[in-house]
This record gives sequence, structure tokens and C-alpha cells, in this order.
Amino acid sequence: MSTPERGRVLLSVTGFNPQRWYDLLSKEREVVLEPDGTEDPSIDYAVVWKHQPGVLARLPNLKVIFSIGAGVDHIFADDQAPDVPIVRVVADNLTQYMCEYVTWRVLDHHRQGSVYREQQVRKVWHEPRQPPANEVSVGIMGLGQLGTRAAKALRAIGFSVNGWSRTPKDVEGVRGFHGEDGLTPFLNATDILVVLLPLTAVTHGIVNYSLLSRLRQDGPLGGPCLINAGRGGLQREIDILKALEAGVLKEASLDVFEREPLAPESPLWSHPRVFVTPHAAATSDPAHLAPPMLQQMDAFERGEALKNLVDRNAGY
Ligand code: NDP
Ligand code: OXD
Repeated sequence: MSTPERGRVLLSVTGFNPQRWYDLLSKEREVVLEPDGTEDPSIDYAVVWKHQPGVLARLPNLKVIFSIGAGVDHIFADDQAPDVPIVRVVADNLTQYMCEYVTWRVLDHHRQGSVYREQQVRKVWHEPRQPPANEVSVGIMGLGQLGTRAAKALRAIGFSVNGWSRTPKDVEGVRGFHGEDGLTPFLNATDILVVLLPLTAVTHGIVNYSLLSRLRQDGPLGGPCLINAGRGGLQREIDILKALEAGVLKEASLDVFEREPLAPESPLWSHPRVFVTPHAAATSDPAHLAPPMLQQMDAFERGEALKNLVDRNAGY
């Protein structure tokens, strides 16, 4: 049952049906799906995923914005979004999904899945040389919540793992690089690049031809591979295609795209060395994420500090 005296919630999403979020949040709070276009002073919290720009600016008493995802670029895309605290998703369930996706894609590139799939079509019985994991270096761009867990899982399998972050990070068994100066040495040591960066003004378009051409070109897999599960805005798709054609990049697994859904005419769909998933690496499951949001609202009303706050200056 909702209790109207507690702060009301605006649930504003595009791109998927918010019914499950609505059902779970409205067990404890009064939830409004979209305000009517006029100012609504009755709303304290907004739970959002790619909300309509301008909608938050019409909530004069908005106290906290909760992102339905780990990434918050969709909130900063609205330049009228009020300057209130933003809470992002940090959850075991989401981290586990991402760890599974990254491990799956790394192992598929490492164990030459595309070669076997192609051989099967032609009924070819041939075993290509398979390097062991410890000869292969996986480089993770973004050693945050998701990147760190993936790095540990890949270490446990036996890969050599490097990480790149904005500030220095100390993850056991992972060789850390950071900042602009650390980027080229990190790339030069990488056979499989995993991109788990947030999309910010600094990281926009970072996965371009220049970056891809700095990956280790003479590694044990016969060429470097790219896995991007961060954000499509991090990559320049035209450069990925160019790098594949030039042989600078061997294969790519892409979960995110500059425009989503990926347009039917995109050559990425049918490229033999590109594996496409529809932004599905780590789905925000409301059953796991709505209860902690409600708990944070309660805690905030008791005067406790919010957790998993976004740093507005850094943009993530
Ligand atoms: P975190 O904020 O925990 O980690 C971000 C990492 O990126 C940190 O290590 C940070 O460095 C690093 N970073 C940020 N800016 C720079 C920079 N300019 N140079 C170098 N490193 C930088 O985020 P999460 O791990 O929780 O999530 C990462 C991203 O994954 C999300 O922002 C989202 O876009 C994406 N995502 C995609 C999903 C999907 O289904 N495809 C699902 C969930 C998330 P430092 O440690 O120094 O702060
Ligand atoms: C996220 C996402 O940011 O699903 O959580 O992309």
C-alpha cells in the first residue's frame, strides 16, 4: 500500500515497458508515470532511464534522481536536469551479469569461436593452434564496479589481466595503468580489449582508429579483439569497421552502439568478424534494483547519507 505522506516518485523511462518498476515501487510509494506538463511540486524523487529532456526541470521539489542503470550519461544528456544528487545502480546482480558477459566474450575470442562456427558450416574437421590463457593479455578499460569484478574472474581463469582507469587502482593480480600517460603502454600490452568505461565528455569517441591501432598487433591470437559493453558513444563505428578491414583489429563483440537500436542497414550486423548483442550485457532487473532504491529513499528521509552517488564533475 502506498503512503501518500511519504515523498512521491516520478518514474520516467523510454525504450521499455516500466510496468514491473511501477508495480515494485508503488508497493511502498505513490508513483507518477509522467507529470501532465505543468510544474509538479509533489514529487521528491525521480527514477529514470532516458527520460524526456525537460521533464525533471518541472519538479521544483525534486530531491534525488535515481538512475535505473549503472551509467548516468542518459541523465546528463538532459541539460535542464536539476542539480540534485544522482544515485546510480551498484548491485551484485548487475555486476554478475556483466561478469558473465565479459567472460563469455573473452573466452569466445580466445577459444576462436568464430573459426569453429565457420568450420562447422563447411563441415571442416581442423584444430587451429590454441594459445593458453596465460599467454593472452586482456586489458580492461574502466576498473570500476564492473571492470574490477570481470578482471578478477579473468585472472581466476588464468588470463594475464591489465586495467586502465582515471586514478591509480590496486587490484590483486591486475597490472594497473592510469590516466592519459598510461593509455598507450596499456594498449600496447593488450590482446583482448574490454571497454567498461562510462560515457563522459572525456571518454566520448575514445575507441577510435588511433586507439585500436595501438593494441598489440603481434599477440598470440593473430590480432587484437575488441569487446565494448560500456556505451556506444565511446566508440566510432566507422573506425571499428576500418580497423577490421585494415587487419588492425581481428574481431569485435559489441553490446552497445552509437545509435540504439542498431539500424538494420548497419554493416556491423552482417560483418563476419563482429558479434552483436542488443545492449543486453547486464540488464537492470527491477526485482533486484527497486528494493534498494526504496530503502535509500527511506534512509534519506531519516537523514542518512545516500550511497552510490555520482560525481557530477567527473560525469560518472
Ligand atoms: P564505475 O563508475 O564503477 O567505473 C568506471 C571506471 O571507468 C572507473 O575505473 C573509472 O576510473 C574509469 N574511468 C572513467 N573515466 C575515465 C577516464 N577519463 N579515463 C580513464 N578511466 C576512466 O562504473 P561501472 O563499472 O559501474 O560501470 C561502467 C559503465 O558500464 C557504465 O557507466 C555504463 O555505461 C556501462 N554499463 C553497461 C551495461 C550494459 O548492459 N551494456 C550495463 C551496466 C553498465 P576511476 O576508477 O579512476 O574512477
Ligand atoms: C546500465 C545499462 O548503465 O544497462 O546499467 O546500460
